[in-house]
Amino acid sequence: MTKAFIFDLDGVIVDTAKFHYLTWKNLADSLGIPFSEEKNEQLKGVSRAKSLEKILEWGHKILPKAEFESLMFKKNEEYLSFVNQMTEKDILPGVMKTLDYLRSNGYAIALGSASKNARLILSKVGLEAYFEEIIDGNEVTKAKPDPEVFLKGIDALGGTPKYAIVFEDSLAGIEAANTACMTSVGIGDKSILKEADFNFQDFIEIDKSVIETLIKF
Ligand code: B16
Ligand code: MG
Repeated sequence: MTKAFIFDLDGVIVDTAKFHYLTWKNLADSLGIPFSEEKNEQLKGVSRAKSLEKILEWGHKILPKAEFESLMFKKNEEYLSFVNQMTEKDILPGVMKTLDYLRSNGYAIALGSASKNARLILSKVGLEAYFEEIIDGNEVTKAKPDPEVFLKGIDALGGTPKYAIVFEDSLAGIEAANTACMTSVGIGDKSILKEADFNFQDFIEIDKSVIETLIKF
């Protein structure tokens, strides 16, 4: 059976992870809750609502539902002000080369992201056409590390989990891919993503021979 590829979005295809960090930090600061890059690592790949729950938990705060919703809305508005300025220049190095290689060799490609803004981001950077299937935060009920997003992705492509290769930048996403019995490829800091089957700093490192290795794994 032919292998299929599932890409995470934030932190893998585009560097929106830095916008999430900035906007969560602003929100945490406004609530007087200490926030750090280390804490931010635990929010990567996690849904918007779950991220806010975690921040409030760290600050030992409980908010009424209406205030919770209003903070999520505010955070997203600020995040979108960055997203709306994105162009194809925001695609991370090496990503285009990999997508072009996979597409020209006939491999199925899906997106598996926790973000409810995934389609907007893909259209901003002009990549929508590369993905046969897009599974995002609007289509899942269980956030990563639950494997739902990737299982839905491979199902939509008509494949099976053991033939799926997942590119992820988050701890939660690597756990989700491993739980789904897919090949997990960590993009970023190897010391953080140590549970991944393979690790690369970025897509510049992923050349044709690496892709062939992943396919044979
Ligand atoms: P949104 P990914 C995730 O996207 C981000 O890593 C995470 O930081 C964010 O909270 C989540 O999407 C929800 O994003 O607020 O845009 O719905 O990495 O799974 O592509
Ligand atoms: Mg990510």
